[in-house]
Amino acid sequence: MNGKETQDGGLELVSFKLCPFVQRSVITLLHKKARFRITYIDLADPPPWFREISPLGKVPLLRVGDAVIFESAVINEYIDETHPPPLHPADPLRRAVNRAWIEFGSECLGDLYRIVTAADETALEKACATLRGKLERMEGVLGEGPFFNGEAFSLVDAAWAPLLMRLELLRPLVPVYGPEALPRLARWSEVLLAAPEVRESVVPEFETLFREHILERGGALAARLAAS
Ligand SMILES: N[C@@H](CCC(=O)N[C@@H](CS)C(=O)NCC(=O)O)C(=O)O
Repeated sequence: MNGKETQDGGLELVSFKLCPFVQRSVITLLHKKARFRITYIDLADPPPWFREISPLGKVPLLRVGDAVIFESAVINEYIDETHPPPLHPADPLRRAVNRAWIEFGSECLGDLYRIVTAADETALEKACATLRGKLERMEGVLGEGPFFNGEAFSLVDAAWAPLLMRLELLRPLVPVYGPEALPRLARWSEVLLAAPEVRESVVPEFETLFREHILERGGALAARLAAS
């Protein structure tokens, strides 16, 4: 093992400070207490080396030696498999169900993007209604908690925490769901947002950057933020 591997475990996560998909992997790495290095890039002006190694031009990337892994769900499974004990259930059916809800969470992040970028109030309300419908679905499959699978933290929890964090930040501007209507989701959100690996998974200036990002989009949400 060389000196670099000793310090960072041979893992480099290529990141963008606001990316919820990156955050999923940071949560998993922190939960596992894995050694890793994080490299931030500006997605608006990515460095040439990033263009060379990122097949889709997207973050996160996980560099493991000379190999490059992309797609947050794939990265998280690699981290999970190489840092026991596993966060995925042992039962193949339950594991597949977990993967399905991780994928569903990615679709919800797409809805969140449409909320942030909605050009006008009509588009904003439509995007909120679409996401609310999906969150109602999730409410229907959540159990007593505290986590998605019950007592044990899982990759589903890591995948959903970034969305739930952003929905809480947006609540004063756009209350996508009410805790009274979706109490299990609200409780899950509370548990996840209090977890150390979730709290520490974003940079200290995250809230400021998130607000700046909304304002830069110049859409209906930016107008609500400016007026608040
Ligand atoms: N399916 C991908 C989505 C990753 C993604 O969309 N990342 C965004 C930042 S949050 C990105 O890199 N966008 C750059 C682009 O699309 O050009 C994953 O789960 O990793």
